[in-house]
Amino acid sequence: LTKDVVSRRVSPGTRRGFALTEEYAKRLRKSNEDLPKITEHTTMPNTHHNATTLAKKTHKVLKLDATTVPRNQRAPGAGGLPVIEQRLRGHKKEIEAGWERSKFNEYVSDLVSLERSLPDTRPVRCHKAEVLDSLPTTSVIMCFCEEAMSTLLRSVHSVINRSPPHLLKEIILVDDASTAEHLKRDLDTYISRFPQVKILHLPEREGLIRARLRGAEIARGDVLTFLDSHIECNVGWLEPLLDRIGRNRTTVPCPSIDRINDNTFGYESANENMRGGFTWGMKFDWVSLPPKEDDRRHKDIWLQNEIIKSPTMAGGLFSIDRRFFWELGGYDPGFQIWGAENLEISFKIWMCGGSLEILPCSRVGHVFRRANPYKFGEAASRLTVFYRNCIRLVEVWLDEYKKVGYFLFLEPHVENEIANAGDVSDRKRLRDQLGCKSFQWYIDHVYPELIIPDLRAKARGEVKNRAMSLCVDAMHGEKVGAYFCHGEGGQQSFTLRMDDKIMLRWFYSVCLAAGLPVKNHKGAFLLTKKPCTHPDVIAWNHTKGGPFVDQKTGKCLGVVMLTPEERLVALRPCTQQRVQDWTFQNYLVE
Ligand code: UD2
Ligand code: MN
Repeated sequence: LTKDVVSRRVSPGTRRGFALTEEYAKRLRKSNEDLPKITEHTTMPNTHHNATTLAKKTHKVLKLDATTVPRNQRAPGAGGLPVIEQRLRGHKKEIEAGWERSKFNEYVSDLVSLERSLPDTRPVRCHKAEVLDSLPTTSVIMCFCEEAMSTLLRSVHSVINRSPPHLLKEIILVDDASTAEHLKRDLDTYISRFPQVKILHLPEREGLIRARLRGAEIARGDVLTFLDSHIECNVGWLEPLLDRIGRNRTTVPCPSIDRINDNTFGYESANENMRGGFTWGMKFDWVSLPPKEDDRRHKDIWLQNEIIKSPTMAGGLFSIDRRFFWELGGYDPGFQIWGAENLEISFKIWMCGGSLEILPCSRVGHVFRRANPYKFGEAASRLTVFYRNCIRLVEVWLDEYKKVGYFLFLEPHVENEIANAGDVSDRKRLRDQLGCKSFQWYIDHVYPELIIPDLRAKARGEVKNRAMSLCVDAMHGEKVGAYFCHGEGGQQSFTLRMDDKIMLRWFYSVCLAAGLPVKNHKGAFLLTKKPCTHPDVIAWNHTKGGPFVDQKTGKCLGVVMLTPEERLVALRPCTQQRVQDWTFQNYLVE
C-alpha cells in the first residue's frame, strides 16, 4: 500500500471547479515532502480522539477491495486511467450517438470494465483512519432516469464490491420512468443475481427529488446513503461516512467527490481542500477553505478521520440517519425534476440542529455532465423548473435574505414564475414546528465568509437606448456591446449603484470602465469591465431617460458601429441627441 498511495498523492493543480491557489499548492507539495515514510508500524499521536470516543472500540478502515490493482493492466480504463484514443478509431458514429444519448462518452464507458480497479485517491494519512467497530447499516438509494446501462451497473458493482456486506442493508434503484423499455428488462434480469439490490420502476416521472423520497420510504437501513447513477465508489468509502453518524446521528457526511472524466472515463482525484458554498443565484458552488480552517488542517496533517465542516453539499452523494432525514421532513416534494434540493437540505441540516461535513477519507467518483440526458417536461424548460424550485427554497428558508435570494429581481421572467412555484405553507409550518434557527444564524455561524451584496441601488435592469431598440450588453470577454434587447436579464442586466457606477447584474462586483480609444472615431473610448473599485471605473451623472455623462471627462455613453455586425458602447463627445439617451428598466429612487 505504502508505495502506491504515496505516489498517487493529490497532484496540486487547477481544474474547473477545483481551483487550488498557487500558494496553497506550494505548501501542499512542501508538506508532502515533509511526511515521514509510512510503514504499518508507524505510530502517531492520536490527536483527534477525545475521552468519549476513546472509550469506544475502533478499527482501521477495512480495505475490502480486490480490484485496487488491475487484473489486466491493458484493459480499457484499468486503474482509473483514461481510455486512449486509439481505441476509438473508426467508431465516430457510435461515439456521437453515445454522447447524444447520455451527454457523456457512453461508447467509452461501455469499453470500461464494470468492476474496474481505481487509484486510491485518499490522502495518505487516511491510511490510519479508524472507525467504530459497531457501525449503523445503510440503504443505498440510487435514482436514475435515462441512465446508460454501463455507468449504472458500474455504480452498483462499485457499491457491492467496496462496501462491507454487513453494513450494506440493501441497494434501492429507483427507475424514474426511463423510456427505454428493452433496457428495463435487461436491467431486471441482470440485477436479479444480486439479492441485496431492489429495483423500483416508477410508473410516472417524478423527478430526482420525489424519486429519492420514494426510495427512502421503503428503505430499512439505519442510514440512507444517496448516490447518483454514474458514480464509482472507491476503496474504503463507506465506513468513514457511517462512523460519523454512529458518533452523532445529526451529522450528515458527504464523501469527497472525485471526477470521472466525461470523455475518457479517467478517474481524477478531487482537490480535497474545497468545501460547499452557494451563489445568490441559488447554485451550489465549490469554495476554498477559509484561511483559519486551512491552517488548522495543515498543521494537523496527521489528523485522522479528518473532516471539513461544509456550509452546503453538492447534493448527489451523502449519508444521513434515516430517522433524522424524516424528522427534517425529507425533501420538499414540491420540487420538480432537478435542482435546489441540495441547498434546501443543506440549510435545513444546519438550521435545524444538525451539521454537514465532507470527508476527504471517503472518496466517490462522479461523471460531471454538461447537459442532462433526460427531458424536463412539456410545460417548462430546465431553467424554469430550476427557478420554480429556487422560489420555494427562498420563500421557506431565507427570511429577510429572501430579497437577496431574489436574484429574480432582474430576471423578469422569474418574477412571473412566483405564481407557478406552488404553495409553500406546509414547508413553512414544518420549519416552525422544528424550531429551526434563522438564516441570519446560519450566515453568522456556518458561513460568515458569504458575501452579501448591497441591495440599495438607484436603478436596475436593462439599459435601453431611446432612439434605437438596442440594450447595453456586457457580453463575454473585454468588450461591452449594444445589442437587440432580449428581455432575459443576464448579460443585459445592470445596476446603477448608489456611488453612480454601473455594475453587471447586481451581485457581481464588476463595473463598466473606460477602455481603449476607438480607431477612426475621434474622441471615442470603448467601454470595458473592471472590478468596481478600479480607478478606470466610470461614475455617471444620469437622470431618468437622459444621457449617461462621465463625471470625470464629461463624455457621454454612445454607440459605435465597428462593422455592421459589431455594435459596441463607447464614451463619446456629447451630442444632445436622442441616440445618447438611455432608460434603465427600473428606477428605484426618484
Ligand atoms: C447535482 C447533484 C445531483 C442533484 C443535482 C441538483 C452531485 C454529484 N450531483 O447535479 O445529485 O443534487 O445537483 O438537483 O452532487 N434523475 C432522476 N430523475 C430525474 C432527473 C435525474 O432520477 O428526473 C437522477 C439522475 O439519473 C442522476 C441523479 O438523479 O442519477 C442526479 O441527476 P444528475 O446527475 O443529472 O444531476 P447532477 O449530477 O448534474
Ligand atoms: Mn450526476
